[in-house]
Order: sequence, then C-alpha cells, then structure tokens
Amino acid sequence: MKRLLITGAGGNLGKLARARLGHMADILRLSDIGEMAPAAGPHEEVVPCDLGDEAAVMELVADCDAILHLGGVSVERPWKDIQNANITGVYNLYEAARAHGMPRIFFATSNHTIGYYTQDKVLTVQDPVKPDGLYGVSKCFGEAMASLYHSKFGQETALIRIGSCFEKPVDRRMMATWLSPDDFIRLVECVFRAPMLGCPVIWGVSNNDEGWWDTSTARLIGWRPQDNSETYRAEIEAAQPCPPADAPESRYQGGKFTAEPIHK
Ligand code: NAI
Ligand code: 15L
Repeated sequence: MKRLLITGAGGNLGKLARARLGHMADILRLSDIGEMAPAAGPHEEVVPCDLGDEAAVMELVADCDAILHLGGVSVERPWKDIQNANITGVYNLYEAARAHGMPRIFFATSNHTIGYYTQDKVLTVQDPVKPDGLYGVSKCFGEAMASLYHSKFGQETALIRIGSCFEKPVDRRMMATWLSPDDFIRLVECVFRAPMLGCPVIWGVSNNDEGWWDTSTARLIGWRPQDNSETYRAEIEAAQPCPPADAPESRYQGGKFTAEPIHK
C-alpha cells in the first residue's frame, strides 16, 4: 500500500509499530496528540492531531490506504478524557474514513470490554460485553461504531480485543492475557494482507497454555500466534506471591481494572 496511518504513534504499541511496520507501506503517517520522537524518517510523515478535533481528523485520514488505530485513552481515566479520544475521536475517525474511500481499519479494542467475566469462563466473540470501567465502555462503543459502519457502508474493520501486549508478562493474570510484541506485529500484517476482512472480533492474545478466550476467529485472517507465556511462568511465580482467590486480579478477567473507581 502507499500510505499507512498509525494513530497513537507515540504510545507503547505505536512505537513498536513504527519501528517494525515500515515494510507494509511506502509511507507511514504517524499521528498522536503527544510526543512522537524521533523526527520523521525518509518514509515517514509526522502529523500531530487530537482525535477529538473533527476537522483535523478529516485531514489526517485523507490519502491513507489503511489505518492502524492505536490512539486514545488506554486505561481508566476521567470521563471527559475518555469521551474526547475514545468516543468523539472514534466517531471522527469513522466519518473521516467514510469520506476518504473507507481505508481498512485495525481497531485496538480491549479485554476490558469483557473484564467483569470471571476467570473460570471461556468466552467466544458471541458472548455479550461486560465492561469493567468507563474505558471498557468506550471500547464497546468503538466496536459498535465499527459494526454500524460495516453494516451501513461496508467499512472493513478488524476489532482486535488485545489482552496485555508487553515485552513479557509482568503478573500472574498475564499468563492468560499476554500478547507478545512479535505476535502483535504478525497480527497487524495479517489484518492488512487478508484478501477479505469484513468486521470480525479477534482476541489479540498469544498461544498461551492458560487462556480464557476462544481464539478461532483468528483463522479468518490466517493469523497463528506463536509465542507462549509459559516461557515466563517460573520467573513470574518466583517474583510474585499468589494473590488471594477473591482478589480482583484472581477473580475477574479484567483483573485490577474492576477495582478502579469512577475517576473524576
Ligand atoms: P498508550 O497509552 O501507550 O498509547 C496511546 C496513545 O494515544 C498515546 O501516545 C496518547 O498520547 C495517544 N492519545 C491519547 N489521547 C489522544 C487524543 N485525544 N488524540 C490523539 N492521540 C491520543 O497505549 P498502548 O499500550 O500503546 O495501546 C495502544 C492501543 O491499544 C490503545 O487504544 C489501547 O486502548 C489498546 N490496548 C492496548 C493494550 C496493551 O496491552 N498495550 C491492551 C488492550 C488494548
Ligand atoms: C488494556 O486495555 C490497557 O490498555 C493496557 O495498558 C493493559 O492494562 C491491558 O489492557 C491489560 O489488561 O493488561
């Protein structure tokens, strides 16, 4: 493709994508509301933008062939911040995509859409959402927007419910939720290379021995995660005592997010 837009390019996954997805497009258009060092390289464009700014997002999306949408509030925060980036921002993104030829979207949704399910349940993508906070609610909104724009206009989106994408798992819950950086990059490649996409929900999780999600929809795009959190089990268990069985991190799939207050 000619131009791939990466929103949230200054964030954790955005930096990873910037470093490792240059081969996917002639030009990476990198966007964030915050810092995006280093300066643009030869095949990069750096375009600062607040997702909540309708006119700016309309311009941002012009001439893009695909969108890796990582930008937004990524944890529990006061409603006004979530509303600007994850509600208004997502509306702005889908309206801009509609106006500019409907480039395929990779939408980084989250396990916090279902965080209030207990860890003894195995979920499919058909199970109703059960968000664990305002952040989770905003990701449910994003999933609903993608579904609406697919049904009404044919806009393609991969709704990737990411578990925990970090260099390695950092606590016991992540033995089930971990998505390795390598599997994340392979997943983005599969989303943008798939001949047909539609609007599937896919769990963004590595091939961990422990898990709560039926990952069969990944096959729709030919993605086979290869890494396994078991590699780190001994390290994690040695470093961290087992939390009590009724602690949020032992009980709920969303872990500690279920214990967050409504931030004001
Ligand atoms: P992050 O918080 O490091 O990056 C998000 C970026 O979005 C930040 O650089 C921030 O400045 C930018 N942003 C925030 N508000 C904005 C606005 N109004 N306009 C434009 N940009 C704005 O998050 P991370 O870890 O890189 O995650 C990327 C995406 O993946 C997020 O949407 C997050 O919700 C989702 N996700 C990540 C998971 C993970 O384990 N890293 C797990 C589940 C979902
Ligand atoms: C998320 O949705 C967050 O963006 C990320 O920072 C992690 O907390 C992750 O979920 C998780 O559940 O581990």
